[in-house]
Amino acid sequence: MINDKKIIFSGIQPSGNLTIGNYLGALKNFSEYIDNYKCFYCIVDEHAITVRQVPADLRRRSYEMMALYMACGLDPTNENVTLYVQSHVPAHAELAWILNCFTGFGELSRMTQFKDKSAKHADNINAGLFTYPALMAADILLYQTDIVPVGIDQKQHVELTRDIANRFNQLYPDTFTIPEPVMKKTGAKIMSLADPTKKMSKSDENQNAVVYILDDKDTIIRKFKRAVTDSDTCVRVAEGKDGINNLISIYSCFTGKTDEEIEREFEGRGYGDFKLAVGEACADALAPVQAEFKRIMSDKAQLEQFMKNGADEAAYYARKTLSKVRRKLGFVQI
Ligand code: AQP
Repeated sequence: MINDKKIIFSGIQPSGNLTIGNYLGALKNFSEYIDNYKCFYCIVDEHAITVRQVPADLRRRSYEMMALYMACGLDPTNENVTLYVQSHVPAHAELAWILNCFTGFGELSRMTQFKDKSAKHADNINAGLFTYPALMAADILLYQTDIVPVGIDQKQHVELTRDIANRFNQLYPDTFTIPEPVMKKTGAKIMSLADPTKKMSKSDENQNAVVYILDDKDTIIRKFKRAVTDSDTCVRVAEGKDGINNLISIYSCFTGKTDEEIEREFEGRGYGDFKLAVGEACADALAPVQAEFKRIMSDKAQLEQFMKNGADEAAYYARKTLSKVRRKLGFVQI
């Protein structure tokens, strides 16, 4: 607890421009917690380098993510909100090393993300990609986090974090709070528009597969028009209609309508009308975020100041947990 409030931690990698998957599965939900929780929202740049990054792009995207966090309603001057960049708080990397020593090879080998990413980057299956979950466990456990809002794809990593924390607590009682993952019913897994059996990912090379938060209205509508669907014409949720199911869940997230309401709205109308409506709903919902993003990006000095303040505050809490861990392990404190 911090100031009598439970603690939330979540992060997003600056490994590509943020997508509506990142938005609906994570970012959009972050602001719901700020009145009742102490929230740490991190730009996890150390995770991003498990895959090769172009330095200038990584730097630009880290600033942009900070601005997007703010544009999505996370006000860094609110005492319940701490926004910062992971590499600015060295305790993350320090605790990750320690937790590596409490994480099994077999456990890491079972992680779906490791299997997917090593298949995708066969030329660079590095140790960081393999031990990614130990760094993620460090991110979460450093703040004595109660709740971790994530999309479905990250649930397995939060479960491993719980196992690592329980194992550590058994050996060294009362060290870590055991965190819970929380996911929304809709939006927890937005699929690719080009291949709706695959998750929408910011690092996808096919630009038509992905809608970015900062895409303009015409681009958004064009991408939805091209979205892969099926040979049926009826807008309804059904097994085997992956493309339409995905579009219905995107439309539902942006409009708040239920599946039944959506099916009724598009009864007797073709996929063309529906795709246009999804594109418009998405573009309209993102327009205020984009305007706010532009305003925030125009004052880089201010943005950097917010980053620095966030890192100072995060480092304060992170150091407290790290010294406790070091003491319990038997490291000499001087
Ligand atoms: N398609 C998605 N639907 C719902 N939620 C999603 N998230 C990611 N994609 C979707 C959620 O966004 C948060 C941040 O994810 P991340 O950047 O830490 O890593 P990721 O899950 O690997 O996201 P990407 O977009 O797929 O990145 P790349 O392409 O770099 O691997 C998490 O809460 C995640 O669940």
